[in-house]
Amino acid sequence: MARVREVDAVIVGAGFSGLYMLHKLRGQGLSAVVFEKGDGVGGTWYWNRYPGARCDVESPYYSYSFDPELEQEWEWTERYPAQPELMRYLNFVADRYDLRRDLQLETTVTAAEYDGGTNRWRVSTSSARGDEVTQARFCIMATGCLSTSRIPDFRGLESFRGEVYHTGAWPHEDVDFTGKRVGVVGTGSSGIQSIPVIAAQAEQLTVFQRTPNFSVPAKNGPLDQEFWRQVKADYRRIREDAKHTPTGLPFPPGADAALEAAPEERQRVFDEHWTLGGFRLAQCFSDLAVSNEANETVAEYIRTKIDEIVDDPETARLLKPYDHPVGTKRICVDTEYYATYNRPNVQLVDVRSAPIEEITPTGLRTAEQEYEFDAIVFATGFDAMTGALLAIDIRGRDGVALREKWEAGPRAYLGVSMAGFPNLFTVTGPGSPSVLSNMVTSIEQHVDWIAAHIEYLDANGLQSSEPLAEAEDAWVEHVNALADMTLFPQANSWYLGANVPGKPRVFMPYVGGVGAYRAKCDEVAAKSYEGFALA
Ligand code: FAD
Ligand code: N01
Repeated sequence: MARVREVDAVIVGAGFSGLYMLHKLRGQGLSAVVFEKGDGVGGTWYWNRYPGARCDVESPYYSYSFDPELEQEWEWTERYPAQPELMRYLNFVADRYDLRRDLQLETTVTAAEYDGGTNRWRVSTSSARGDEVTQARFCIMATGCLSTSRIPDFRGLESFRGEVYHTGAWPHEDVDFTGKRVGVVGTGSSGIQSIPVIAAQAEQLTVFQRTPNFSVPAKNGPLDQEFWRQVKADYRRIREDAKHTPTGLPFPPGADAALEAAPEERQRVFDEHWTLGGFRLAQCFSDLAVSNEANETVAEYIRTKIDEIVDDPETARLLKPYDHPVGTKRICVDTEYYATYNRPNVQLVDVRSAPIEEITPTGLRTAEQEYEFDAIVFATGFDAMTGALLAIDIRGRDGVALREKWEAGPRAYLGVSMAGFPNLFTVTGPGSPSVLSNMVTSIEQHVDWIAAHIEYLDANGLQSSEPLAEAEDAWVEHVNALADMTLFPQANSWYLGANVPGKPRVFMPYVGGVGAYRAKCDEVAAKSYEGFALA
């Protein structure tokens, strides 16, 4: 039988989460290995190489804060870094902290099974080296919330003779659309970022939209050097502030209610945020996330902008969302998205009224018409939050499968640990603020908390940690109750699993905010990990 490797911790995934987790555990003297499916580090930024891919959190805040030297050394060039710059950053981090010697790339974790007898996780991997098993005291899933891209099950997909792409699994080689007829399916953040760039290159672009989204201009550009100098001088305070706001960004959302503001004042605030650029428009008043009437004021503001920007009234009509409140699906942040529809080579097709029926050898056919393409780009999103975890055959105490436990939707204590799965942790798992926040802030908080928990176990001679079922139940109930107080459940969003046929409809992230969540996690730790059974 092949040798079974032993480490203190297995970490799955080499994005922002896995890289920092490795650094942190090493610093505590633990041995760890990171398994990563891709052939490089970067996670999201490794896979999402589509034209126009960039983040929508400003560069000074979408970065690690754990080492003040790192934040002084690194130089961002743009207000919102694009995918290549984020990849350079994460590769720099991997080198700077000598992480690569414990990274095993091109290795997929297929199963993780807890052995109650030895109190070890047996982690099975598959790679070109063959199938292997690694045993570990701790197993940390840093597998990402948006890492399982999916193309809907369109009839005839295999028959298409042209090029097929998914934004979330983009090739590493340059893709050149010059002179080509391109179809893009999907108008979420990925579609909205890539459409203007593809339109500028392709001979002809047809966009297939099922649901219009609210989008606001990014107002991207070179990073203002004076602002950057000030951030660097004040970084410690800025980072500290970010830890305690609802969003994980170093500024609080608007404190005033839109419904209490005079119409002129509301207009002034909306204009100010539109000019500033970015998603803060959706957070500029305190009642936008909880009152339909308040939300409608910002929704109407964006619809008016669409009318102003888009020349063709019928296209403008199709682009205006009416089916969900602003922010209940992630608001999109774009560069010239709406204006792209004024180009003569771009056409918008509504596939709500006439759905895509099949992909044909030469293009696709909707209920109304057939289209011919040289390339089809699927910007159709992800099996979010649970997809990557459930793709692994995870089995806890007594062989119980996570797939069984989560049959009716994910359940976890603090979004970090599950009853029945001792010493298994998830970074930004369901039930934590994760995708509703600046993810790097949330990732660091989770990694720090998990590392401190492991340190506590070791310092106290404890072998295992597992949430109590009643603590988990109470947390899940709290997460649901908070979500129900907001407008979030009104949208058919991936937050709810609504984009994957058959997925249980459960609102997955914690809406209470990064600051409140951190306080709760700190309180649990201060009370000797209240809600956990430690042995
Ligand atoms: P990921 O970066 O997703 O990394 C997880 C890794 O785990 C992947 O590399 C994957 O290959 C690996 N993995 C998964 N399963 C297995 C397995 N079974 N075996 C081996 N390896 C496995 N967040 C923001 O806060 N601001 C933004 O502006 C922003 N922009 C985004 C733009 C895009 C296009 C997308 C898709 C997401 C964006 N996000 C943004 C969310 C983003 O996912 C997080 O900010 C962050 O990068 C997540 O890091 P992570 O390490 O937790 O997960
Ligand atoms: O995916 P999505 P995404 N027929 O699920 C459509 C982050 N991100 O990759 O809404 C026709 O949002 C679907 O239509 P509908 C961010 O958190 C951030 O764009 O289901 N259309 C929708 O239009 C984001 O929220 C950035 O009706 C179909 C689209 O495909 C998350 O990642 C950039 C269809 C999918 O949109 C996911 O974004 C990129 C079908 N059968 C991503 N099936 C930043 O800017 C699906 N669609 C930071």
